[in-house]
Amino acid sequence: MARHLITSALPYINGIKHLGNMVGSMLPADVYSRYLRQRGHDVLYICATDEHGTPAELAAKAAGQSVDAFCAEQHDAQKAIYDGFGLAFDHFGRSSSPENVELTQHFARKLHENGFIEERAIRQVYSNADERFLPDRYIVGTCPHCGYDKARGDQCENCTRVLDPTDLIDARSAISGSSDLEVRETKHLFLLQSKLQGEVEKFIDETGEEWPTLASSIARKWLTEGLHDRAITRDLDWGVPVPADVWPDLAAEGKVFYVWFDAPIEYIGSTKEWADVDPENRDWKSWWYEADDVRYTEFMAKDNVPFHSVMFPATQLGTREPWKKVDFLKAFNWLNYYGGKFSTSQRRGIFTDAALELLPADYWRYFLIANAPESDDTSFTWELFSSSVNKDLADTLGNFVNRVLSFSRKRFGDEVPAGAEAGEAEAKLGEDIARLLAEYEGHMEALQFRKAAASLRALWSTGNSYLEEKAPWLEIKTDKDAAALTLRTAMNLIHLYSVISEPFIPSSAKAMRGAFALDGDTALWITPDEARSLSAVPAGTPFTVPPVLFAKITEDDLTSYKDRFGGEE
Ligand code: B3M
Ligand code: ZN
Repeated sequence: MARHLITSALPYINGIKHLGNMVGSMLPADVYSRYLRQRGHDVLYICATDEHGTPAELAAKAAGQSVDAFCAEQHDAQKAIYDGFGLAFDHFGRSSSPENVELTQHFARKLHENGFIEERAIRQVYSNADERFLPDRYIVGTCPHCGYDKARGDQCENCTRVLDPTDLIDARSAISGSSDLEVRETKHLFLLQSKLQGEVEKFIDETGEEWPTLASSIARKWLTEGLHDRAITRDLDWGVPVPADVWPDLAAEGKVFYVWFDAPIEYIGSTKEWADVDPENRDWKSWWYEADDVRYTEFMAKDNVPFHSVMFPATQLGTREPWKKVDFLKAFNWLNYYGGKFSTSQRRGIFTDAALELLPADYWRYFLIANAPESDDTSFTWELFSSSVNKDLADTLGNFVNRVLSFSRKRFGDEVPAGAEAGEAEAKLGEDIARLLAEYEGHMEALQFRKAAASLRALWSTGNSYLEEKAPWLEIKTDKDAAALTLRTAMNLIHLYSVISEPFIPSSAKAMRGAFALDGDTALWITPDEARSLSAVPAGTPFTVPPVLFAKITEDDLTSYKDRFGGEE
């Protein structure tokens, strides 16, 4: 038994997430956590809402709410959706928590003590109408290179050139539209990452070898370009305040830490929130501090990799304290919607709330993981979704379960039938199952989710082939005992499927397990060796027939989904 710390990138608070966000972080983290728990490991799966930064302030303003009221409401709204998706976090915290404020300030103090933070004066655009400094991307104007009139202060979307706000012609505030802007000098804290370059390189050399190429190549690229010193404070009303004991002037000016400084620290903060609920029995520090026995796995989309592979480790290293650093970083490409981007601002694609209104979580969980954008970007289409639900879930798995249980009940009553001893067909089936299950475990251990889904599908298919071959509906006419053996074996497969499908489709798996009146923790993992004999559910075990597990998506459904969500453009 090992200790596994698992985190998924913290969803930003400013709105409900889409399916692309879900498959790139929280869902695979949940699948992996569930798998490890079933195997008896000590697992702590931590996530939280990422609540600071300008987008949160602006979203609150647009909603006509104070930032804290907005964040509290949005946190609950997101949490309810994640519950609906069956995400079994140990804790889903908030980066605005007192725990995170304290930890973030602690990190800053330590970095300062060790000479990694410096105060520097910079020149920044101030909007008189908005009475605030404007982050670069909240200044818009005409691009001096291509003439595009909605270029942002950090970059022109049209010609992709990187800009400085002062490059813009006719610059104005993206918040109020006012062009009453001036450049003012202001002081900020800088994290001297350049001093930590060597140590971060060493860390990546030692740890990154094992990561998927997607993650390690992004980390390497950033290191090759060199770590730059970065401003880690902002002029905002909402955020973790700069501690006044160390920087009284900046604190008096109301400076707060930059959202990307406090967000990764919230992985620790959220763990502390978890422990603070039950301090007698929960020890947050044992997971994070001098925690050499813990294996720490992070899940995220590729755009978040630089912050997690390089910048957060730099922050941790600079404290000169023994904080737990990432052991394995699992990164994902993009899930597209018909080849184009899912877009929160344009509401393009499928959002997690709408998905749950449409169909049960397990349909989405299975589809998303089976098509996870691991080695490349992948595209969501309704056709692909409905064919994978209909073929894999409804035909291959659901139909097998209902067919076997209803037929057995009709012919043999409410108990698993006794009958002939296992023969050659069962021995071969056992071998196939053991081999595929070993393959499945291998892919799960390697966090190769698409491959794991393929092995799981193959395991489900094996049951159908066995049933077709033995044809108990024919056996029953000539040899009742033989039919009983076939059905008993098939019921053992159902039980096995319920255990091994749990990480992907937890509520359907539970319904399948619930069909059998067995004692003890029936979700405990079954190893290939144990699976081979297919005898966990003995003759005489009472069972019930669960309602149809997966309804098929019809042509009419498909048309209505495409009308509602938009299909190809
Ligand atoms: N909230 C970015 C995002 O939502 C950010 C992740 C933080 S992880 C510490 O993509
Ligand atoms: Zn341009």
